[in-house]
Amino acid sequence: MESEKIWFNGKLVPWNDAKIHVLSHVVHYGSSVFEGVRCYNTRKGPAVFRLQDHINRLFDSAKIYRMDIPYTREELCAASLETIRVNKLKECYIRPVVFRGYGSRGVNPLDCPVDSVIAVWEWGQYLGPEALEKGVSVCTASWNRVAPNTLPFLAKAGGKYLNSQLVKMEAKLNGYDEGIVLGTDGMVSEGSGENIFAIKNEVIYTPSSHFSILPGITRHTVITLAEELGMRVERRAIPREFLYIADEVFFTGTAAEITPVRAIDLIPIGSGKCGPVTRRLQDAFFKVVNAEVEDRRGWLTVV
Ligand code: PPE
Repeated sequence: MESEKIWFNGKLVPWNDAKIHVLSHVVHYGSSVFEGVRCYNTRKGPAVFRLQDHINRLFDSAKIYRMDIPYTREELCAASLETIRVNKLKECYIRPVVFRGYGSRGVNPLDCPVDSVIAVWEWGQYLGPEALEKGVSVCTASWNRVAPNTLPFLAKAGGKYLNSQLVKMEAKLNGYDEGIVLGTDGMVSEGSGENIFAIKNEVIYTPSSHFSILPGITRHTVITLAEELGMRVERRAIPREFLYIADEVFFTGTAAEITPVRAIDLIPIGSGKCGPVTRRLQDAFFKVVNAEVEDRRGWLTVV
C-alpha cells in the first residue's frame, strides 16, 4: 500500500520523509480538507476519474474553512497526475489533503501555514475483498450525523471524520462491515464514508442533499448513469425502515465504488444478494471508469 513518493508543498519527497511537526494545528484541531480520487488502468492507459470535480470540491471545502490553498486548481490537477507518473502506478487511489500546519499555538488557525500534500497508493475494494460481488452487512449507527450549522457537511474536512470514526468503530466491533448514519432528524443520511441508495419497485431513492450528506461525485455519476438508462431517481427524505423493505440498497463512493448492501441490522435486503438494478449500475459505472464506452462528458483525464 506504500508508494515511493509523495507530493509535499510542490516537491516530490520519499514516502517516509513526508512528515509534519507534532504541534501542527491539524494534529490538535482536525483542520484539514481532503479528497479521494481514483485512477483506473483503462484501455487508453491510466486515467483519473473526475479529477477536476474532486479538485473543485477540495477548493470548496477549503473556502468554507477560510483556507487559502497556495496553488491553483490546474496546478493541483497536474501535481496529481505527476505523482501517479513518478510512482509508476497504473491503478491507484489519490489523496490530496490541505491542512493547517506548524505555526502558532491555540485554536485560532489564521496564523498557521496552509500545507498541501498529494499521496497515491494502490487500494483495492474498500469494504472487503468480495464486497462488490457479494455485498456487505451493515448496521444503523447509534450515533447521528452532525446537526445542521454545527460542522459544515458540504466540506470534506478531517474533523468531520471523527463522527465517521465513531460510526465505523461501532459497526466493525459489532461484526458489521459498515454503519449507516441518520441525521439528527432521524432520516437516513449516508454511510461513514459513502452515500446510500435504495431501490423499490424500480424507482431509485437517495437522500437529498440537505440530509447532512456529502454530495458525492460517485453519487452524481450514478444518478446520471441511472437516468441515462431510463431509470427514475428520486432525491428525498428516507426513513430508516424504508431501507429494510427496499428491494435493493447500495453504497457509492470513490473508495467504495458501487457496493451492494445485503443486510441492514441483520435484516436481509431483497434477496440478500447483489440485486439486478445494482448490478446494472455497476456494469455501467465500470464501463465508464475503464473507458470501455466513449467518454462523452470528459470525466477521464489520461495520466
Ligand atoms: N460521504 C462521505 C462521508 C464520504 O466520506 C464519501 C467519500 C462519500 C460520501 C462519497 O463521495 P465521493 O467519493 O465523492 O463519491 N469518502 C472517501 C473517503 C474514504 C476514506 O476512508 O478515507 C472516498 O470514498 O474516497
